[in-house]
Amino acid sequence: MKFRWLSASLTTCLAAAMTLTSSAGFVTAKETPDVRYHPVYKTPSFIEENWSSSKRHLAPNELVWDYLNARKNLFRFTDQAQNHFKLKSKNTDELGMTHYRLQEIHHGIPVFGSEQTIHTDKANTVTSYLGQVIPNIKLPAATQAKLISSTKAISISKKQVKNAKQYLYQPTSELVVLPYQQTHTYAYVVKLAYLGPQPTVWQYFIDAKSGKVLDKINILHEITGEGKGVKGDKKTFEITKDGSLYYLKDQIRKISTFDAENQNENSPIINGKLVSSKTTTFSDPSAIDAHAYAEKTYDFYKKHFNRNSFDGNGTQIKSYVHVGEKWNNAAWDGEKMIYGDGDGKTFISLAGALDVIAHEITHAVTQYTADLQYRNESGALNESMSDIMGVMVDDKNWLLGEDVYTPNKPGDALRSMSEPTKYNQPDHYDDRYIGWEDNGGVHINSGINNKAAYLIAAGGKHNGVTINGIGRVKTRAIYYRALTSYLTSNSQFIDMRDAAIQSTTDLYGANSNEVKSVKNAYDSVGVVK
Ligand code: M3S
Ligand code: ZN
Ligand code: CA
Repeated sequence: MKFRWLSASLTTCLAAAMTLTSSAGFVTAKETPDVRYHPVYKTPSFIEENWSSSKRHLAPNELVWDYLNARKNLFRFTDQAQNHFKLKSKNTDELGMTHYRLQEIHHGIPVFGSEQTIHTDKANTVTSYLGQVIPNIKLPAATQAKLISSTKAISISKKQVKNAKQYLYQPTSELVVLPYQQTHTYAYVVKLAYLGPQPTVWQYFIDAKSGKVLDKINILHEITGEGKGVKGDKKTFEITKDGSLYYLKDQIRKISTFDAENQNENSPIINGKLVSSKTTTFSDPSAIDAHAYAEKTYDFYKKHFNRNSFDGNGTQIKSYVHVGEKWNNAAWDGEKMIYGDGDGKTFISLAGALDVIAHEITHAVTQYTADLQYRNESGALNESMSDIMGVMVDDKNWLLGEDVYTPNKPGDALRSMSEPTKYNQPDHYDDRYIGWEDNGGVHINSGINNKAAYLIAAGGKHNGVTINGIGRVKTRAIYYRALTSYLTSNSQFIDMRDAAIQSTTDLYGANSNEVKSVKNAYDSVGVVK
């Protein structure tokens, strides 16, 4: 693109010359700065500057206001810069340069799309300006105009997307001055983000006087990718295009998937490359599954518990695949998920199982809620919560890890919630492990609570006690409530019983059949007062 470079006009030179003797003090300025003008607004889009204030003491940010006032003829305002701009941010980089970001305002309301950046060097000399300024906006103050409310603008926008399911966060609305059809109008910019039926983030522009929909844009640059998972199954997932490449980055759920390129699992810091592809078809099965299954788990928590990510606050979910060499492990390391490739005998790539991924993400949920200490009984409860949610997300059976465990042994699994003893786990409190191994048996004693949860959902007879099953949906609601509202970091099995009964009472009533089932289930596994 070619720019038309102009020297500032004679009036500007005069204005600049006048600032030499202004009350702001002595100002040195390049008398004819190189300016590229906006073709419509005739204000600078770019100025190559060499402007400095010779004031000895500058109050914080005063330089920016002095600069804009010195250049007011270029920007075409006559009063004070503070009436036209708001300072949004200021940041000093590693070169010692400071970058100011401003927003044009009209009677205090932001002018949509009109932002400015001003850059200074170490010596506080303004070196450049970039941005857009719309001069002479003729609109009365918003307080004088009869405008609809922000809530009304949101409800107008929501009516436009009747098929939207599951808003990701509360819709937002901001009053702006909108350049519209060669003039300006007050408008609300409403943001609506939802997952289904298609991930979308709409930006609606609602006329703040009439309530008319002026425009709408889908601001989500997300695309659907495809590829085959560890088991050879075809799937789709959300990706992002940046430049000429596509990345395993789901912007709406905030899920990114990285390749750790076999870095040792014990490295103090595991780095990784965001997985990319030249086309929308991805080729790394482990990365594909880690990404697609993290999305599925995110959707489970959002849909059933309205939980936005593991911390409930929309924090980025990061998965790293190909950790270590033939590593037979998967983990939540406190801030990210890491998955080994397996040695091909005990495990194939651990990212290839939805229940394993839901198990790991639930460790993160636990960290941000009950924060159950990872040893002895509280650790076994931590493990059990991850297994319970693992089989609730991957709701095809009561087995854990069967899709990736011992590929040469069909029907085998890491654990079974219906028959814990099949995989050397106790299904009664009296049989609990009390040694030092496995942090005090966290992956062993989880069988006791797993069995109770299984019996609550599916029902059955255990140690002579009959339990009426209440189904998976009610069971997962009870355990989610117990985890997020009742349990604490040192909770023991007996606390789990009370937390489950209390959660069930809240949800279904003290005298409900659901409470009877929960009590019977815990009686049957020997967790009794
Ligand atoms: O239990 C699961 O994952 C693990 C594996 C496969 C090995 C060691 C620890 C864990 C864990 O508890 O996350 C699903
Ligand atoms: Zn675990
Ligand atoms: Ca399973």
